Parts: sequence; structure tokens; C-alpha cells
Amino acid sequence: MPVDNTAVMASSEQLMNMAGAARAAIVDPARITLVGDDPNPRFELFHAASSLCSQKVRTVLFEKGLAYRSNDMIILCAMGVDGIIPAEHYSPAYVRLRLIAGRELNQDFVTRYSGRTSVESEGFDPCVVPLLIDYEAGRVIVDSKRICCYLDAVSREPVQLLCDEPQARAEVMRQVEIVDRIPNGALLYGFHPDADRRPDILKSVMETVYECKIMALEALAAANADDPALVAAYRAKIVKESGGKQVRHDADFQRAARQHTRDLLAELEHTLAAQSLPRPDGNGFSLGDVVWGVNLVRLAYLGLASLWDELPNVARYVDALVQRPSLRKEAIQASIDSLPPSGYLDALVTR
Ligand SMILES: N[C@@H](CCC(=O)N[C@@H](CS)C(=O)NCC(=O)O)C(=O)O
Repeated sequence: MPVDNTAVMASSEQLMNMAGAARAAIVDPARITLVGDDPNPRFELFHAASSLCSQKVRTVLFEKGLAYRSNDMIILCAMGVDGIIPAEHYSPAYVRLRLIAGRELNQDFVTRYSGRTSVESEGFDPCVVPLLIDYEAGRVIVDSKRICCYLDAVSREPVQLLCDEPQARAEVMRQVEIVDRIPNGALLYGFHPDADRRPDILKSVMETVYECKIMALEALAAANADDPALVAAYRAKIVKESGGKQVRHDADFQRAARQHTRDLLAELEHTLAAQSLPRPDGNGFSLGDVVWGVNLVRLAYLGLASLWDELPNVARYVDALVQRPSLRKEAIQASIDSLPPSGYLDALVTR
């Protein structure tokens, strides 16, 4: 992505201070690590091991061999003895970092829940991961799609994930946009009326997830009442999560989300059959393969690999993608390590 004129720059010292404050919300310091052998890396990532959007960014960082400071955040709220424990990415310091980055987006806050998380179609969610800091450029960047494109632009070696040739690049970006609009929120959080194959532990977490999120966000809005920008951010998030709560058990909504995903996979089958996507096992590995790879692993984890039972090209594509070391580590292994066990994911790995 070319560095645009609207890029919001900050001094390295200012960013270091803000990042330090955001890091302070991470309860277990063992989740703050250095990836690579640079003790003072150019990049710092706030993310979550389990998060699909974070997995996309980490896969790109892996492909590029880039060193970074990794802040693996807990993105679920929990009930403690003294009341609600907010997720770490809801902390005021982290949200302040997102608000800086959000100024580049030229988008209003999210105002509704659709089950999708695309910034372009839904607006800016100030309370999510991932977020990247580039200390050399003095920039904070949000939105996985933008972060991935940014990293590809600043570091062209050892693999270039977006090629220079305009037509091929446009096709890769078309795939990236398609994946960005998959209703992943609906598929992860929602209760499907017919065949809900999510792990039981996950289902039981999802029974109260929205209540916990809203309670935590209300408390944070009240505690930061003297900071209008933070309050507006928390209020926007409350609106979105309240929408999710309403449709969590809505059979029509859940069926539509799954059907939409089915349709996108059918479209992918046609694209692959026409061989207009580069092969993921060769030099042509692209950002499209990164985002499809991460998302197909997630669908498999949720027990939705049956969606490509009748799609032989997609099935072959999955088989090739799961061999890629970056996807094995950052999508498959990270999901195994951070999410409740799913026999469907195990089946994918042992194939
Ligand atoms: N468009 C954003 C979406 C970010 C997003 O929705 N992140 C999810 C994890 S994949 C999250 O942080 N969820 C926790 C929450 O909503 O509280 C991106 O691609 O970065």
C-alpha cells in the first residue's frame, strides 16, 4: 500500500509511551515476547493468538521473516469474584492507540452488527485486534487487510505477496476483499439452528459472551466519563455487540450467514477451476492465499469443512495451503493452542 498523504505520524517516543501503557493491561507478561532476533524491532503487534484477523497479519510477518514485539492479548471478558474482568484490548490505553490509527481510515465508527468485520462495509470498530506499530515510520495501523498490504509494501523480500503486474494484483486484491467480507463473526458467535458443530466449550462461552462484553464496556465508559473520545468508542462498540446479542439465536440470520459463506466458496471453486489463482505451493504464493488459508482453517475448526465436500478444487486448495509452514504455525497451531479443541481441525491437520 503506498504511504498516503493522510498518514497520521507520531514521534517514536510518543508511540513507545502509548504502547507501553497498552502493554501494561496485559496481565501475564509471558504473553509479551520478541519474535525474531532483533532486541529492538521496528514493528510491534497487538493481537490475539485465536483471532482470525491477527492470524492473517502474523502469517504475513512469518512469510516476510520480520522481527516484531508480540503482545498476545486476551480478547474475552470474564466474570471474576469482584465483578467483570474486561478483555485486555478494551483497556483505555489500547483503545487510544486505535483511535490514532483510526484517523487514517476516513470511516465513522461501526453503527450496527452484520456478522462481518470489514471496515469498508461496517465502519471502524475501535475495540478489536490487531494493531501494528511501525516505529521507523511513526505510524499506527489498524485493520488486518491494511496491515498486510502495508507490510508487503515496506518489505518486498523474501516473498512478495502482492505482485506489481496490475491485472494479477487486482485479482489477488479481489480475493482479499471477498475474504474480508465473510461473516466470520456470525459463524463464530452464532448458534446455527440446523447443524452447529462448534466445540461444546465454545458454545457455552458464546451463551454469555455478549452480556459480558456489554457489561465490561458499560463499566469502562462510566469509568472514563471525562474522556469523550473514549466514551464514544465504547458506545459504538456497545451498539455493535448489542446487535450481535439480538441475532445470536436468530435462525434466519444464522442460516443466511452460512448460505452466504457457501456461495463465496462456490465462487472460489469457479475461480480455482479457471486457474486464475496462483498455486500456493510454488513461488506464486500471494496475499489471497494467506487470507483464504487462514479463513478456510477457521471454517474447518468450526466444523464447516463439509461446505467444500462437493467442491474438489477448493478441497485441493485447502490441502495445499495447510502444508505452508506460515499457515501451519500461525493459523493451525495457534488455533490448536488458543481455542477449545476441535476434532474437525485435527482431521484437517492429519490428512
Ligand atoms: N476489520 C478488522 C476486524 C477486527 C476484528 O473484528 N477482530 C476480532 C478478532 S478477529 C476481535 O478483536 N474481536 C474481539 C471483540 O470484538 O471484542 C480487521 O480485519 O482487523
